[in-house]
Amino acid sequence: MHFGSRILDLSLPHVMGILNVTPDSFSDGGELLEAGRPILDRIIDRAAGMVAAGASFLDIGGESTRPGAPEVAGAEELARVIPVVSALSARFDVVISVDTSRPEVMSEAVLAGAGLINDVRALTKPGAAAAAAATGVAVCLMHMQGQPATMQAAPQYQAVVEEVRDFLRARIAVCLAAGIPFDRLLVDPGFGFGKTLEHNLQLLAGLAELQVLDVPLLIGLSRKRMLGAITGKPERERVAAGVAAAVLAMEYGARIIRTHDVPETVDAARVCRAIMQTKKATGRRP
Ligand code: 8Y7
Repeated sequence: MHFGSRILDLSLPHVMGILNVTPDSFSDGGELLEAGRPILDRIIDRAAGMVAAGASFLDIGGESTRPGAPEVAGAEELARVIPVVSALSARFDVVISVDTSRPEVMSEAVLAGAGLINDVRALTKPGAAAAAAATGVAVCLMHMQGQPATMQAAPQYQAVVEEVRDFLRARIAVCLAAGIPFDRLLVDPGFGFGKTLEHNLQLLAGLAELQVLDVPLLIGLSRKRMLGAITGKPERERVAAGVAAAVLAMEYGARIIRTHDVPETVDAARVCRAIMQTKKATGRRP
C-alpha cells in the first residue's frame, strides 16, 4: 500500500508507535511539550527508539481525544504537530502518520512529509474529505460515537459490530465520492471512543467481520481503559494485556497495531508474521 512516497506490504502486520505532542494525553501526555512547543530533541530520541525497535509508522498527534479533553485551537495544533512531522520524516525511513481531524493540519502535515492521515472523526469535519483527497496520501477512518468531551457518558448501540461496520462502509463511500482512491483507505473500529467495556469486547470478538469492507484494519488498544477493566491494573502495567489484545486483533485480521509499547508489540507482530507465513507456505487455512 502507498503512504505518500513510501510503500508497505500490508499482507503482514505492522506496528505504529504513538507520539502525543499534547499537554494532557492519556498515558504519555505532557512529556514532549514545553511552554506549548514540541521538545524536538526528546521527540527525536523517542522516535529513534521506536524505529530501532521495528515500528513501521509513527503517529503524531497534537489534539488530545481522551474522554473530556478540551478542544485545542487550530493554530496551536499546527504549532505542535508540523515541526515534529518535518523533523521525523526527514530523519526516519518510516511512514509518518498525522493524528488530526482538521483540514489545514492534514494539508500542512503532508507538505511536511506525512504519508498517512489518521482521523478519529473519519473526515467528518467540513472540508476534511476534500483536503485529504487533495493530499493524495492514505487515510485511516476511525469510528467514534459522539464527541470526545461527552462520548463516554452513555454510549448506546443495538448491535455494535454491525453499526460500526455500516458507519465505516458509509465513510468509505464518502471518501470515494470525494476522490480518495479505495486503495488509499484504512479503517479502525475506534476502541474506547463512545463504547462501554461490553461494546469494546464485542468489537474485538467480532473484529474479523470488518474484513468484509476489504480495506486494511488498524486498531489501537494499547493501555486503554478496557484493558484496565479486564486486568484491574493501572495504565503503565497494561503492556502484557495490550500485547495479548494485539495478538488477537492480528489473528482476526488487523494489519496495523497502534501502540505506546513498540518493542513488545513488534515482538508479538514478528511471531504472528512467522506463523502467518508458515500457514501460507504449508497451505494451512489462513
Ligand atoms: C486511537 C487513535 C487514539 C485508536 C486510531 C489513545 C488518535 C487514545 N486512539 N487513532 N487515536 N485508533 N486510529 O489511547 O484506537 O491512544 S487516542
